[in-house]
Amino acid sequence: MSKEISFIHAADLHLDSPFMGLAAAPGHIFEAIRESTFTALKRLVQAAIEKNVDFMIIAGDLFDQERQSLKAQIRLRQAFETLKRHDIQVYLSYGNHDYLNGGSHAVTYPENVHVFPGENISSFTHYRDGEPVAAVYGFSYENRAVTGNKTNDYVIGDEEIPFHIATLHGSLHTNTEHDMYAPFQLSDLTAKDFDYWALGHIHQRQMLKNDPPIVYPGNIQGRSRKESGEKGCYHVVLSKQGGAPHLEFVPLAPIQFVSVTADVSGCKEAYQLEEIIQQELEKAAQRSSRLVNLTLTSDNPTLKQWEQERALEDVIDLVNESNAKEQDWQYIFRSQVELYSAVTEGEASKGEHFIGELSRHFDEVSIRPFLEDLYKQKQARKHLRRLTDEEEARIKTEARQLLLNELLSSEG
Ligand SMILES: [Mn+2]
Repeated sequence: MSKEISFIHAADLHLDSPFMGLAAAPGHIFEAIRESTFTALKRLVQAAIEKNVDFMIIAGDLFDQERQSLKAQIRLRQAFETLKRHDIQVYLSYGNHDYLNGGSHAVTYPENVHVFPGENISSFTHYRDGEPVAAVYGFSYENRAVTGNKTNDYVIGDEEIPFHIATLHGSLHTNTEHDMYAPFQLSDLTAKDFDYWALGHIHQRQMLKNDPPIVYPGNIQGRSRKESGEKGCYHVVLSKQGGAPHLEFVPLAPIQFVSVTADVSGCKEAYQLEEIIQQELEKAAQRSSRLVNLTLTSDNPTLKQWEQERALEDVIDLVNESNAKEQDWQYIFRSQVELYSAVTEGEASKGEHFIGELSRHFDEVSIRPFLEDLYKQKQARKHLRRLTDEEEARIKTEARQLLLNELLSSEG
């Protein structure tokens, strides 16, 4: 009987993600961005070969869109063929982004690839030297959404097989940030006797439990500033000799989304911004290319002015130019400025004086009535959405900071 198995657990490849909104980047950078999901796929295959695994699990969302690009399908087939040459099997399910009845799956995959055929839970037996060593369970999305809890249908089959691994593309029931697909409670999973739960759908890597491991590996390449930091897969070794499961995170993403904040209060002139931004970028630099979401903070309202006069844009262009290297480039793709005042908002609203009054007013009054005329205007209405609470709060915060800064600087 086999005492150990080794496999790669990946999910959410989102191949050929379009990276909308980044087309303004210089040619070679945009090229690298468009290619990034494929580069990550290549590294995924390399990792499986280097670790000499028994098999690979891909827990849904291989493609980014239900209409899959031919490029994505062909690259994936090539990846699978490489794995086949190394005798590595692949067990995969389709998720809410690449459900079976959506796009075409015209490209046929080599016979080392085993696709869960439908929404009923089924299993594949994995053999090593003719011996069954693991059973892998799962289902594929037939349509865009699976809204029911599927966990009751996971039942361990042949108990003679040493390892039982469940794959599930769905969300923990308490998760409100994501679409509720195939929701489950942690207790649903721990009540079963599976040796490993290979989850997919949530792009943020997380271990819901260590033993048995219940794991989201996250996606293999971030697609926006909301998917920041290192991205990759897990190499897993399970043992029947009493050892704890061994999990190693393997980074795969060639490009990382990061957020960088620079305090530029000390800048008297706009040109001085360049050096400070550059310093902050270098502080956080790593050996990977990075897409930077930059926040500039200052107690000096002139920063807002530099932003309006586009001086800030010029500075960012300069910084971007000097960091647009061939390797390990950094590119600021988004920026915002935040003013803070010498007097905190808390202090200001407590005061009895005019500033206190003004500050309290901000807490009590909505800006929406002031916008009504705008929304009533026929032309404007076509193009405007209603503000969300979050947007209103942000506009108010900015306005409050601006006013406080103006008032306090003229007071002194
Ligand atoms: Mn996904």
